[in-house]
Amino acid sequence: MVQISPVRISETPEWQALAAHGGEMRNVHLRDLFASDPERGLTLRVDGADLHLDYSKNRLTARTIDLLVAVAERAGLAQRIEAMWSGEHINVTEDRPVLHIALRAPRRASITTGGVDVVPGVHEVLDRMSEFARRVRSGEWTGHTGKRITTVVNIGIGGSDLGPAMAYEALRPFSDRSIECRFVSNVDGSDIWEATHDLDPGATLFIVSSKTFTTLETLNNAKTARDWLVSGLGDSSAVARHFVAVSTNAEKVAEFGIDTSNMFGFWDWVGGRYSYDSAIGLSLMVSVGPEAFVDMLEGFHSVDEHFRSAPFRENLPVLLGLIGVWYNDFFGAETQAILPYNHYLARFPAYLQQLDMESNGKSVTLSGEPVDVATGPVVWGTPGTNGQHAYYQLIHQGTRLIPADFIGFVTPNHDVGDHHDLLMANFFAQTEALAFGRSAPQGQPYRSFAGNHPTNTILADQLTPRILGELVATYEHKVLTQGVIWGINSFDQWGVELGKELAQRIVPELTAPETPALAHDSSTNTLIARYRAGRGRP
Ligand code: G6Q
Repeated sequence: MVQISPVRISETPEWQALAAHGGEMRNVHLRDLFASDPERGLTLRVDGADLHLDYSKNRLTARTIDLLVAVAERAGLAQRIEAMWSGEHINVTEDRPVLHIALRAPRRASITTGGVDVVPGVHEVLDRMSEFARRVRSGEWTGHTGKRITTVVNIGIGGSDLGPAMAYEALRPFSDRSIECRFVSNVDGSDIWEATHDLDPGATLFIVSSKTFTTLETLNNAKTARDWLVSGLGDSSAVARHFVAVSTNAEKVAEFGIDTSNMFGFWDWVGGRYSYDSAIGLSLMVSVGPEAFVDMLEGFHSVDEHFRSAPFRENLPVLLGLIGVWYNDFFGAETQAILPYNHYLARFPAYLQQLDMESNGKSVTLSGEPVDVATGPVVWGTPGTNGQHAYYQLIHQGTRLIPADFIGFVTPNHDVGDHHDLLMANFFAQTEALAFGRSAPQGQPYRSFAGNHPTNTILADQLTPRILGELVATYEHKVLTQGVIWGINSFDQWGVELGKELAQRIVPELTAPETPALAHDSSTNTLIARYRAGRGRP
């Protein structure tokens, strides 16, 4: 058994050496770093699986990497990686193993927890998903009235929505365009209304995705969808052909009225935000087909292997994590921009926002003490060229330090005219301008670009299912790397639980026919009363 013995990282000589080095590096400009080492663009780069990372346009030297690696070693990163792979309960507050890496393990692999090999169960579900996806795609699975399914609506929220919604967009070039997927997450009735109002119920399949099957938003949307379907088809037995579930909770799925033979399971060792490569990706599999889904899993797995085996200095997710810690803790950076130069990755930053912020937005250590270092940054971004005409201004000329990851591809998904060369010219030009800046013409200080803005460049051949899997696994392991260094649990989400609990308490106060006795603070009481009055309630 590998033991988790978190160290208070700020008290270690390794961290203190890094802090001292941070002081020395604070005023060093990227121009000087490139001038003193013109070859740094050839050395500060690494390949992991099929991804290439150039990290030379960062405010660091080889010595910085040495010091960061020493911190990772001191924090016990290697031991934690092995503890994860050995099925130990590294999610200590929920007393669970963390095994999303098993979701993409090949059939021949063996990953055990509590003496049980979880890989056969993973492949059993994948096989059932593949068979189901094949039947929907071929038209063999029909709706209640015998029609082919032409729209799949995934109902889920958070980890049961963002992953499949992001990946569906990302892999549009690989999708069957005769089946559209829609994603409903918000409890705002407008979401389900917009998703269903123009659909033919006879040709619509709902996938209700909820790990717990107790989430208020999802269950309400699913109930509304069921009413819409039954009233559209005039027969409650239609539910069997139009609803399937993805969940760990068979009892609640049956209670809702979905036949559990149409339920696809997963396990409590998969966190919601780490789950879209499980059955939570069923809508994606219907869209792109089982073969492309498996290619994606192979991409995830190749980065898993790289992360587990490559020395930290040559380990792409580890390096991304360490560079993030460098700015977060020693340069006061509060945010991390994710800037994909690919139209299909429009939702990738929002996906990473949950992955990173829900995992590392923590202020208590694994030993239950308050943290004394800055933890997870604010993660944000949109596709790069659109950003250039919007918020890049602040990155170039504002007063904040905003480390940014630029993600681009050599081969376009659609080679239209000279669009791709133009896109990639912008991609390369921006990181160059951010690093080196430009001096202002005499008397025009507003045209001065100070430069020294750090960026990572991630370059891959083409956005394919495999490469998408590699990108997601890279960021999953980046997040783990940082969580281990900060000594926090990246796998719980008590902040989300709070929201679920509080809303339940206020619902009856909004809907009670008589004036309720409100015992909140004066602000909340007044707002609730005003809302009730507006809705015509006493
Ligand atoms: C993810 C979180 C959270 C979760 C949603 C939906 O890591 O736990 O975003 O995915 O709250 O939960 P259910 O899948 O249980 O409905």
